[in-house]
This record gives sequence, structure tokens and C-alpha cells, in this order.
Amino acid sequence: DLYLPMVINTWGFKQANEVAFMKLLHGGTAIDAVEVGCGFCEAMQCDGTVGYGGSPDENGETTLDAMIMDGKTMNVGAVGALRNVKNAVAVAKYVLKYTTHSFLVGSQATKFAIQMGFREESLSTKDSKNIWKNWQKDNCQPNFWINVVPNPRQSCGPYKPNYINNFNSIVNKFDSKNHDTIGMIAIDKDGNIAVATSTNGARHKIPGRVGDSPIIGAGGYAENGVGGAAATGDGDIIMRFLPSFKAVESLKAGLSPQESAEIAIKTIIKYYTEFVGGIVVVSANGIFGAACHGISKFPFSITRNDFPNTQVQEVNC
Ligand code: SD4
Repeated sequence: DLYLPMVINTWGFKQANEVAFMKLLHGGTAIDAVEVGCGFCEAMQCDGTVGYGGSPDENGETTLDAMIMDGKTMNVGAVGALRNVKNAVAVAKYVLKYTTHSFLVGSQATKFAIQMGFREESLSTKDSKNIWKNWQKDNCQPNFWINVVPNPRQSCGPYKPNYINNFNSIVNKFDSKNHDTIGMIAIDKDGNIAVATSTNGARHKIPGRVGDSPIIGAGGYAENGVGGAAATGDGDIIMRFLPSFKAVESLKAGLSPQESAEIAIKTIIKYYTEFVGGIVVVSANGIFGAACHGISKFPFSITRNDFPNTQVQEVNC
């Protein structure tokens, strides 16, 4: 195929795309490529917002969400709110490869990872501790819950029970400089499609919160012969619409990648006019599209057989 192999990711994670493309050039599968690409960002703390040391929750802890999907077999592995293990996408890969399950969460996902040989270590850093301390100073409203629930929890957060209505910080949170997710799609020369995502989620979330990234069809989706998609942005909203699944289904129905991306975002905007996020979509032959909302431009990284030097392109929102 003219355009294959290819790799695309949300935002300008250029090096991660290069690493993944290299993997494909050296005979790696699409699954291998997205695993090393997203793993690279976890290790490098891409933009300080993927991997350990970012997005501390209300208690100051960083937890990770990751997913990997094989469009050849439709096998999936995912972890949500993974604690104390850095290479979340690799743990997701172990769920895919060595279990019949699809999704493990929390401390028990950590336990699984340790049994599989992963190292247990704190995901906090000086930076994440500072982010948390500053936020506590500015936002602590310990009495907020008193009139809301029978047993008020001590909360410092913007995450009020009906926070959609009074949650203003999320609007400023996801932009082209400050975001928390890599979503990557790779297609190898044999046409195998894989997608992976990795994120430390949303800042100051309620402990236990899982975003869209590890949810199949929300953060990502892939099916051989059809295409793949990966979404980024306000995950609490994204997961209500399964935009990645919708985009791949739109490809299947004959729409172009660009049309499929736009339809997936449009449906969200119909209900959430303030939504902030974006999606990249690629068809099985390597043609790609992207759409976004709530920011001015959405950059994405793309490497393809016909332009093996990674480009960061952007789409207007
Ligand atoms: C989340 N979707 O957990 C992630 C955040 C993100 O760009 O994508 N930021 O809500």
C-alpha cells in the first residue's frame, strides 16, 4: 500500500510517533508500535502530562489510565486508576496478552502488574506535589459537601457533585499546551491496525476517577480493514459518546476519515456546547482526518510511508 506503514497521535508528540514508526520499519507489529510509542511518552513524561508525576488527584496521588487494542483480533487490554506502576500501557498489554479479561482497575491492577514483574514505585514527583499543594491552598472548600450529601466528605476540589454546571477549570485545562493524554494509532505494512492510549487523567480528580482513555470505543478504537480513532479532552464527557467507536463505524459506513472525525465531535457538541477535546481518525489505507472543539487549534503528529519524517499538522477547531 502506498501510505503504509503509518502512525498518528493526538497532539504534537513527535518523538513518540518517530519511535513507533521506527518499530514498524524494523518489523514490529502495529501493537508493538503503539506500545513503544505510548510507553515512550510515559517514560519521558511527555509535556509533563503523560505518565508519572502529573495530574495529582484530590489526595495528591497520580494514577494512570491506559488501553491497547488489536484491530486484527479485537482483543483489548486496559487499566484504570492504576497506582504505583509507571509503564501503564505495558500493563495494559499484559492484560491483553496474558489474560482473558479486558480491563483491570486500581490497586488490584497494581497487584497484577507486580505479579507480572513490573516494579512498584511512587508516581509522585516534586512537581506533582507542588501542583497539589498549590491547588489545596487555592481551592480547599472542606465544607462544600455539608449540604449536599448525608456524610460530607472532606473535599478541596472543583469536582462538585454536579460539577458540569460549575466546573470552570476544565475549560482552561485542555489546550494545546496543557493536556494529559497520548492516543496513538499505528497501521503496519500488512494492514494490521492497533490503537493505544495513556494518560494521568484529570487534575485534582476524585480518587478512583477513570477517564475516557482506557474505555474501549471512547479513548480509542481500531478494526482491521476499517480504521482506527483516538480521542482526547474532557474524558468525563467523551466517555458518554464513544466517539472513537462512532468514528470507526462511520468509516465502515463509507464516510471519509475527516467526515467521521467531524461527526464524532458534532454529536458531543449537540449536548455539551462547552466541550473541549479532539479526535484523530485514520482509515485502513492510511488516509487521516482530525476534528476538535473548544480550543483554537488541535495539533497532531503523523508519520507515513510517503513522508517518513514525522510532521506535526493541525486542524482548526
Ligand atoms: C481524561 N481524556 O482523563 C483524558 C484527558 C485528556 O488531553 O485527554 N487530556 O479525561
